[in-house]
Amino acid sequence: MTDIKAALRAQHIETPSWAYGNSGTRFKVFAQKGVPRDPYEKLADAAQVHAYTGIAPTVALHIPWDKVDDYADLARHARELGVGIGAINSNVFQDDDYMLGSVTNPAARVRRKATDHLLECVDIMDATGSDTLKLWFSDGINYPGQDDIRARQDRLAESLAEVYDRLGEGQRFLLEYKLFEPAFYATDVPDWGTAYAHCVKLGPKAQVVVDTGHHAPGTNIEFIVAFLLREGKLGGFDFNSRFYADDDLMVGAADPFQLFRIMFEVVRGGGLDPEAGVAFMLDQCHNIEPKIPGQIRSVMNVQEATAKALLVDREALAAAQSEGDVLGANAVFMDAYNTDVRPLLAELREESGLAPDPMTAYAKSGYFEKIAAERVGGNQAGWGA
Ligand code: RM4
Ligand code: MN
Repeated sequence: MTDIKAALRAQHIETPSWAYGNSGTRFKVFAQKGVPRDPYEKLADAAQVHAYTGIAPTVALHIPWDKVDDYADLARHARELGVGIGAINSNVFQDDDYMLGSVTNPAARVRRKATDHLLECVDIMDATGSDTLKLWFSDGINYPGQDDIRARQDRLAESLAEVYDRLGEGQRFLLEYKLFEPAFYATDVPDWGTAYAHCVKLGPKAQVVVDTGHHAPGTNIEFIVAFLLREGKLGGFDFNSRFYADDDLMVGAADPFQLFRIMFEVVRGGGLDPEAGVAFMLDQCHNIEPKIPGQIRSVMNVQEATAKALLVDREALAAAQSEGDVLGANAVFMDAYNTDVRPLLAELREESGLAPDPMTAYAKSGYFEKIAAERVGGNQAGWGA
């Protein structure tokens, strides 16, 4: 139990700045009260999530949504709030120029502009002290014959190589994949295999990030996790959950059992060790639920799945597996999943001087009432879809 608690204390979950702003579907963005008007206020909200959970000490930024004049000052502000800057997320999907792609665009001028943006993100890493760049490309084509699939891979490789060479000591990039949307016929980085192949070619500073919402229904995500970890290529997660496509719902809401299976492979592969460098990030858009408690709930869901994964009796499991005891092995696995870990996590929080239930503690704190009253006027942050 001491080992389990130590592992849980060492786990860090990163929240995304965009989860604190308004977001919605392509049909409607429902504005909420108290939503941040700038990156400084987003960080203040993220600091609340850390204050009540104790395990969310970093915040991912998204450029240009979090563009500021002075990034060092933003990082200082974060530190004063007790949090740090996590991954820098690039955005080459919201400019008119990118209609036919960003780094894979047939036009050299557009490719240059996209790559320059990625390089600018590395500058922001330098200024904020962030060690991780996250790359997601909406690039792809809608119709057979629209562009040369193979040439697009060449253009992608060329841009990635330029960004890779710009990375400094201790910096890395994570390449994200997604099977479809916004491109509907062929996406340029549609799956982990494509991302993995590019990363392997580039070297150790390039790793794959698994966004749990970016797979076809029925995909065995834990297999991908096991494989990438074994190869030293699992850079991290963008956690969220989905019922249909890229729903960006709260992680563990749709399928807590899947989250447990993923976390078991993480534990099994040594991915919880800080040296493994696996970033546990959330990538969610709370479009009907309140933002800060939505993030707190998500952090707790990951923590619960992690605790259950740590509870798997690995010795008993290995014994059953080596004896070919199918039902016995499955029972060991399910015993851990069916354990109520909430008392253990409440105890862990109390040991660290936190309230046992972050959800009620936040609700009682009056923070929401305060921001709802204070944040009037100005433009609420949103992801601008
Ligand atoms: C993309 C992808 C990226 C995230 C944006 C907001 O679908 O998941 O990780 O930065 O959305
Ligand atoms: Mn993502």
